[in-house]
Amino acid sequence: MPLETPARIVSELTSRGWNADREAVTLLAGADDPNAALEAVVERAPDEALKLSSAHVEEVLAEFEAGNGNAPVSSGPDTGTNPKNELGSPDETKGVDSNGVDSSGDGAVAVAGNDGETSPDADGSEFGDGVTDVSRPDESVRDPDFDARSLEIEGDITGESTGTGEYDDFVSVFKDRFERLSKQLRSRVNARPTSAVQSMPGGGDTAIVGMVSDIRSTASGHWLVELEDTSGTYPCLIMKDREFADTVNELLHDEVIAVEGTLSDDNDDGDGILFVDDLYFPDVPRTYKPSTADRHVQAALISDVHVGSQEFMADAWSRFADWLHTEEAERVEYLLVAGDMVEGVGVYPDQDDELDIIDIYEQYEQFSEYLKEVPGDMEILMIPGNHDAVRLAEPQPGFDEELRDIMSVHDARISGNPSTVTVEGVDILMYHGVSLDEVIAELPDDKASYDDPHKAMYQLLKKRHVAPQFGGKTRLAPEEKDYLVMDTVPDVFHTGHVHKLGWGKYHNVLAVNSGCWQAQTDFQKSVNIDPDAGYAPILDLDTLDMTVRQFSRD
Ligand code: D5M
Ligand code: FE
Ligand code: ZN
Repeated sequence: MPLETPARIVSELTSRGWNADREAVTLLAGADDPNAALEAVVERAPDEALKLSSAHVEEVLAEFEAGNGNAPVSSGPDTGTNPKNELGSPDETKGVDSNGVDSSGDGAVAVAGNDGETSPDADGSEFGDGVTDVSRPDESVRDPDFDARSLEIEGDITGESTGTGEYDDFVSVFKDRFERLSKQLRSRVNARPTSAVQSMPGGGDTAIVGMVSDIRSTASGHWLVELEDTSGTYPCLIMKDREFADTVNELLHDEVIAVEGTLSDDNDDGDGILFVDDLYFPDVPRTYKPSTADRHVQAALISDVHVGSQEFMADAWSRFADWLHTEEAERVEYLLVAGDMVEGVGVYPDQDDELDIIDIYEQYEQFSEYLKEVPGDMEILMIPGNHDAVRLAEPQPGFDEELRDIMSVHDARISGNPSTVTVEGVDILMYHGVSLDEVIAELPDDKASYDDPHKAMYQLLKKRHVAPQFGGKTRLAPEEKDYLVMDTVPDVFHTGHVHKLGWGKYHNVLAVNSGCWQAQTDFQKSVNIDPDAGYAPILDLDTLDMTVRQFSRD
């Protein structure tokens, strides 16, 4: 391979997935043996390097001159992989794990912007060709330890639905929500039922646990929050100058909170209020200690595949599936899909114009074909989303028999939305995420936004409910019990739906919103939604560290 010109060097480097400084290229071109120099530089470039610099080349050339440059140490990644394809590779190396992602922080591992970070190469290729050429299933390097695996599902509505849609069912689901969430709060406050509070003498202290039934600002700028329990309602006043007054901005209708305070002097007259001194959410304890797996094993957390849409990114998907067959992905033994497997039909107005496959069953057949590309030894779990062919109201049951048959590839497991899946001891709460739209619409930007979807997830963790507010975008199916309450704290919370990538830790719980495999639709363009498409967050189940890999070329 003659490598006499800089152009050749650039093309050789890009074909291996590397980007290089102009100076580095000039140095390589001027080397006595450019070919060997390039080999050595590529071999020795540090995992976390985003670009080959002149310093990398100089180091190698100096060794060549010293006469020991012909035996490059093989410490780098194999040529089938490309470390710079990973999101979040920080410029410096401090705390960088072997995957090139800073995992030393608080878990909000430096993904710092899902767009600019990965700086497309000159040729637009962000994923090295090495990755697309990897071995296919029959030559797979994978050799999993099946005995070490475990995957159990809890909180699955599938087959358990009792709701008839009657008014009584709504009463029971809200009653159940209130009972279970108030239990979480009662250990922290000495609450009385609102009916008992009503007959207390004025001026005394008390606490109330209730569901937020109304939030109003008063003429003087204070907040009046009405709390409802099973015995009635009671108005609670949050003064604007209290340090927690801002917390009112975080409140959603129908969530359950506790307040402590002092009753107004006129309480005996029957129209008293509670002056709030403290406000509590069910929340996750700050000291929560998540469980981890006993061995090094990983899960790919993805969602919103949207097969059937003209915007489905088939190439990115295939690169992802191919990568799963490589040595680097050997430990990725689980694939967890958080809904919107297909684009569906009739989900949004004018959706037909953007459909590639118009028949919903054909969409699932096609999805199933794509699923076949991933290694057959992987454990797969899928829950439905709002584009899937199951009832829209939450909790959504898992796919029916007909669809299960179509998607039976690799014996994928199917569960409802939401579900908690315990993978080798790690509790992962999977929820598609429709309520995130609502949380983002209702709360201030710094608490929840499309750019930081994980922060909206923090709010759900704090409220210990995946869809607190009823009646807006989130449809609730009335059931005997509320499947959407988080009775126990998950170790990992995995959602999708908003098509944005974001993750971080809230009180040690890892919240991950996993992006999508659908490029921007016309609708999304019209409302300025810029999706993060073609990324796969890879979770280390033994440490709960995350690495995000990009398979799209944008
Ligand atoms: O939704 C992907 C994201 O885009 C989610 O935040 C809702 C929003 N979205 C997409 N299409 C529409 C329409 N037509 N109306 C309102 N909101 C929309 P997904 O459900 O995965 O398509
Ligand atoms: Fe979606
Ligand atoms: Zn969705």
